Amino acid sequence: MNIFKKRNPAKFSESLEKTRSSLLAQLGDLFKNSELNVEFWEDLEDTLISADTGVETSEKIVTQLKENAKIKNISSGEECLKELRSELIKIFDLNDEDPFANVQKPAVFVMVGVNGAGKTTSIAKLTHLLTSLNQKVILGAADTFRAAAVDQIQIWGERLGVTVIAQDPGADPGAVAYDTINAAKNRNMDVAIIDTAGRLQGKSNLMEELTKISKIVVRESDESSVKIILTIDGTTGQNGLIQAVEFTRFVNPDGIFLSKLDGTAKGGIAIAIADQLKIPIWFVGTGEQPDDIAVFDPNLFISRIIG
Ligand SMILES: Nc1nc2c(ncn2[C@@H]2O[C@H](COP(=O)(O)OP(=O)(O)OP(=O)(O)O)[C@@H](O)[C@H]2O)c(=O)[nH]1
Ligand SMILES: [Mg+2]
Repeated sequence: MNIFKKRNPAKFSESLEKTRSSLLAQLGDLFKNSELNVEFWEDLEDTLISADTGVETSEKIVTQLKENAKIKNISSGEECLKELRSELIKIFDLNDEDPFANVQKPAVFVMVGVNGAGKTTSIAKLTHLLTSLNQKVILGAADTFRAAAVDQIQIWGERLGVTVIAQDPGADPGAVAYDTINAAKNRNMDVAIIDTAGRLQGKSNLMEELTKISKIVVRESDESSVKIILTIDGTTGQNGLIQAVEFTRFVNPDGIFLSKLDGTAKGGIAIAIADQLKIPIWFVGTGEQPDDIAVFDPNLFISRIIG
């Protein structure tokens, strides 16, 4: 599957503009100050934390940089910046190979995440991306929990010209997932994308329901073709990360859709996600329209935010 073909680097760069202007300015000033003293390291850690890189990840990066500086006898800010770049590349090393290269038809994507994270909108974006690559897509309205959710995805389906498999609100989401996959098989679809209800941590019954949905999906398809995609709202900072960890207790997300990157100046959250969750970020949301999607590109990310 060629889903990673349309990378949209321009949109990706644009969505990082807020992060870039705040973080780059601070880092630029910091690294110009060539003396790598106690104050420098503290300022660096604070700057990373203020961009939502998270305390643990920021500490880890700074500790590693200090060590590198000692071993390599680095004394200038400029050289240290190079080290920062290579540490970040290491953190994003998860993104190496194309996870869609070997999927069998129909591929099944299950979108999960907390309330309002951007799941349904991100499904519309993935649909747009896939159909523009001539892939045949079918959607499953397995958010049967929120009253208006079925309508919402059906409206997207109409707008994007794809079929939506749905039952009445309140129906068993597992049954909708089952129907969607079987419709995908019968109609020779390339991809089935299944929407699920937003869940908050602490609602263990809903979380367990998600485990059930994912079991049905795996049972009905070739396991290597199932991709569980966790949507994380990029504007929710460390909170979003804590919620994501909760999800990993019930399902094993294969990749992340980092939504609303356009709405935050704290894009360091991407670094925290990669480091803490060890799940690759596949896509980012760059706005509210179906074409506001880009493939996450670690090298571009790093060069945009640290210069
Ligand atoms: N700016 C911006 N807004 C986004 C993005 N993705 C989603 N949104 C907005 O976020 C809001 C919530 O999006 P939904 O797709 O309904 O979120 P959801 O996770 O499906 O929500 P529930 O089904 O209620 O759990 C909507 O107003 C979207 O337009 C993005 O990448 N950028
Ligand atoms: Mg939704």
